[in-house]
Amino acid sequence: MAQKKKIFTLCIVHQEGKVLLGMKKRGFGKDRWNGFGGKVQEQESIEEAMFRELKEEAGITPLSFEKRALLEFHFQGKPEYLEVHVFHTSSFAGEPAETEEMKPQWFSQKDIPFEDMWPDDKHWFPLFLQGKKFKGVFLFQDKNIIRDHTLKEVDSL
Ligand code: 6U4
Repeated sequence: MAQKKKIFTLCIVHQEGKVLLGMKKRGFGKDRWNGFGGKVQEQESIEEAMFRELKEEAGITPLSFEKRALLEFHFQGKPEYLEVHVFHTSSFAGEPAETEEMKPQWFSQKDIPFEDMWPDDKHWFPLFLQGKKFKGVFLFQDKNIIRDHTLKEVDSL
């Protein structure tokens, strides 16, 4: 089966031992805490999409950022997979505010609500919070169950 990918961004704000997550109010990942991001549109770069989504979903603009990970999410029996570019930012302009799509909240990095997040997050957040760069591939049976995964640190992305 030919594999077709959809490209997404995901930006996690990490500052002074705290992480800003959003409760997704609609669409893919509804009712889960997640970083901010979405589909990269045809006419924009991945970084442009990252800025746009952070503004749309949380009302903030990063002042600096770093790409930390490239993750693939495959779903059994589905020809399409997600390629998610994961960014870290520790400084931003604006005040996080609830939007139509997301309700933002700060969490201590020792208290991340993994039970109410995508199940892959507990695997890669520790690497992310340690400042590592990494690549991962996750195969989902359904949105709650991971059948298989690989995760490896890389020097650059
Ligand atoms: P619409 O609803 O058309 O505006 P769009 O905002 O473009 O969609 P959205 O919000 O559905 O896209 O994007 C999904 C977000 O969820 C992206 O930031 C990527 C992220 N994501 C998808 N699968 C994930 C997973 N398994 N683990 C994770 N984040 C995931 O941590």
